[in-house]
Amino acid sequence: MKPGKKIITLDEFTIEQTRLFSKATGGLSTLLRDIGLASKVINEKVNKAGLVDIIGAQGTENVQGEQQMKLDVYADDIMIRVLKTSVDCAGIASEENDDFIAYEDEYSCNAKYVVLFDPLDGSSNIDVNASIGTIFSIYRRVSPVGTPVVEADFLQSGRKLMAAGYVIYGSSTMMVYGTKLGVNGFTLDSSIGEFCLSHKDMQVPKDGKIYSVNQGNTAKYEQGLKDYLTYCMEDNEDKKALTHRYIGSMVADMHRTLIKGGIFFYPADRNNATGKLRLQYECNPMAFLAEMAGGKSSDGEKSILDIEPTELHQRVPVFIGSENMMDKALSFIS
Ligand code: AHM
Ligand code: MG
Repeated sequence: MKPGKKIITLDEFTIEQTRLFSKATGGLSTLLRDIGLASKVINEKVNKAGLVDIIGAQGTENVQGEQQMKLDVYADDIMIRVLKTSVDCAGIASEENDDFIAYEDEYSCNAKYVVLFDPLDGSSNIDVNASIGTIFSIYRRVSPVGTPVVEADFLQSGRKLMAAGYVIYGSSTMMVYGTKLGVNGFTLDSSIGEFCLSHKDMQVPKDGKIYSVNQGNTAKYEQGLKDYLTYCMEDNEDKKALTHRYIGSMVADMHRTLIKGGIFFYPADRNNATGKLRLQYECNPMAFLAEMAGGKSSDGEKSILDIEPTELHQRVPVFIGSENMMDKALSFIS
């Protein structure tokens, strides 16, 4: 930050944005503050993962039949507890829980918003110290205020998102969140314990040089996708061979894609007709951020944001990234 430049905290920024809307009650900024608080607690634990004996499979399986790491469970618990005490959250749904949770106290029943989250995405990277993150989405509930939330509150398409974002626990800890007003990034200054505006009005570059996919799955892809990968790897009349980068942690791969441009995809393959990543916890929030920052998203046919969810843990094929790279990829696969 340049000397003399005013530090803008996450709180100050969201309150300022609220003022732009005469009807806004400030509920969204309260929720972002609460998510920020939960993520600071998670961040502390993530930073200590190598020091304390907390990493490793806990032995339980989540709804998708995957092993949960202890830190996932911890992060899930923190998010659930912090949002339960938030006056603006009526209920949550988490990638780690089979069903949504309705907070049934009087304050929560009167709240307008529900929050969906993946408490610690990319958790297989914990024990190798690679970046991981918390992904979140905020919707306005469709059930009547004053009653407990219902499943339909959580099965809304990405187009209906009020806000979405992620916190990346990386070489520095950052929160990136977007609304229809745009996407902004805040870096955690641990000396003051505040997320400070560091990446104002983020825009996905129209073009990029990086493709990001688990290329080890190529043999299982359909022919159009194989052809696209060949296109990526070769010099052509319009470009040099692209660079391949894949961390295997969606938050980290998407963070790079948002900043540097590129394309991230997790397609369907022979064994997984709907791909691997979850619509409501991973694909929608990331697609929303990319689209609000000028990028594109698709499931191969339409924008991720136009998919009407039918179940909480639904998986979809996903392509997200720079506009021109997306157009090129879709020309191979559609
Ligand atoms: P998780 O929610 O169990 O952590 O799995 C999601 C992660 C994403 O972060 C990442 O993009 C993907 O799984 C990597 O999968 P793969 O190892 O099959 O490439
Ligand atoms: Mg995940």
